[in-house]
Amino acid sequence: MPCLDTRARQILRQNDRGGYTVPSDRLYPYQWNWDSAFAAIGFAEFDLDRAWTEIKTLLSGQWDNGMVPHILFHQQDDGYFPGPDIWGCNARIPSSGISQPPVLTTVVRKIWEQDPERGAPTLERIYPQLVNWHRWFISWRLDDAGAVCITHPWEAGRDNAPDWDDALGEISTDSVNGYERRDTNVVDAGMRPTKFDYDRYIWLVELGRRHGWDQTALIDASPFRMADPTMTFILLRANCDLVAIGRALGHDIAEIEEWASCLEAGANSLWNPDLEAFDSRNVHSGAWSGCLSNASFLCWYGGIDRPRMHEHFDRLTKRVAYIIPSHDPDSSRFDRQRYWRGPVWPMMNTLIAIGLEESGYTASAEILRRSTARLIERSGFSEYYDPEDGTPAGGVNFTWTAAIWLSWASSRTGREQWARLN
Ligand code: 9WN
Repeated sequence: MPCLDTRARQILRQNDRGGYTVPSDRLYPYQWNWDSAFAAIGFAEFDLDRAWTEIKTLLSGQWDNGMVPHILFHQQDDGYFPGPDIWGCNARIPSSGISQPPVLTTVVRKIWEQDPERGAPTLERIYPQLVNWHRWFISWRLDDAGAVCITHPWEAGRDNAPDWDDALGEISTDSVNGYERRDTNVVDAGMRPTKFDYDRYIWLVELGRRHGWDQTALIDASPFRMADPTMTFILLRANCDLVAIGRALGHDIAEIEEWASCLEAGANSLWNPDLEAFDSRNVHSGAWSGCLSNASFLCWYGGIDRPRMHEHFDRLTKRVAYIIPSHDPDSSRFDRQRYWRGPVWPMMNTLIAIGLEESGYTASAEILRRSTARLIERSGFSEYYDPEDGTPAGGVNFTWTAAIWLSWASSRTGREQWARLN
């Protein structure tokens, strides 16, 4: 597919703002955390130095406590709300006050293995930063079972997933002042979170700002703390890659290995026996969300296998034209075009397929790759897609969709490169 390859490279170049890539020109005009990890994977297909630059720019925004923020506001842009003033973070680079799933560590390993000699000096330099970021998760985001929690829906990267509905419903937002959303100027409101959800996102940001983003204070003050399969499986996987990097560099990795066993227990604790799937859990109430989502299928990426998850996979394959929907189409909360409540997200598919491939489920991984490729061939480089008919939805000319096309969706070769990691 030479044309799509060319277009994908163009999108990465056009979304490049000099050292970092925006996810989509008007909709998201800043640097996002896990988006940059995917951007780096895309750049690595044709410009390895640029890939390393993306990674270094993201890590340049790391807080002193180890957190790598979910957004870095390198310059002011009124096209996005909430901007740096609303977050009110006192950081070297203006940023949000929460993090995002650490796909970056795994990407660092993949890119380094593409050309170990060339990457070695950067790897040495950033390794302690990655360790500090993981230590921050372990210090501030674990529940008693060892599952990784989110403190804001944006932290999981699955903003309006039905997983958070009950917990968000407990929040009263009377104190939130009027604000003007900008996302619905760019994207159809029916494809974005509702006002009900947005009020609660802003309420949680204001809570964090009032507490100076002090994690000790926020653990007590915040009503929202959800053990999340996205964060848990991705950190578990990232931790294995951190062990591999640390070992290759000759560092003492005992501490990181200890985190791994704790995270593995945490991941297994997310199995909801009633749903017979990996699920999210409200840390305050202990209640399950009752949601089979695309994050449930990240289990293999985290190195965990359950036969029942293959049955869900097969069911969804028969149920919708394009897999994997972000929420179960057999659930009453499924909404085929609204953001994380139904649409297919190609970069989630990439992670799920890598996990399947590495666990030896090559046929399922290939089904998923082909489904993703068909979507991109049919509907272009969109943010997400309707699983019933492949209609493109959300932002256009999307960085991570272009990146995963180049690195994985377009060919078996890409898939095999990822698989060589283990
Ligand atoms: C808030 C940039 C980000 C992704 C998230 C996705 C969406 C932001 C928003 O866009 O979230 O972080 O304003 O909707 O949900 O996963 O990183 O692409």
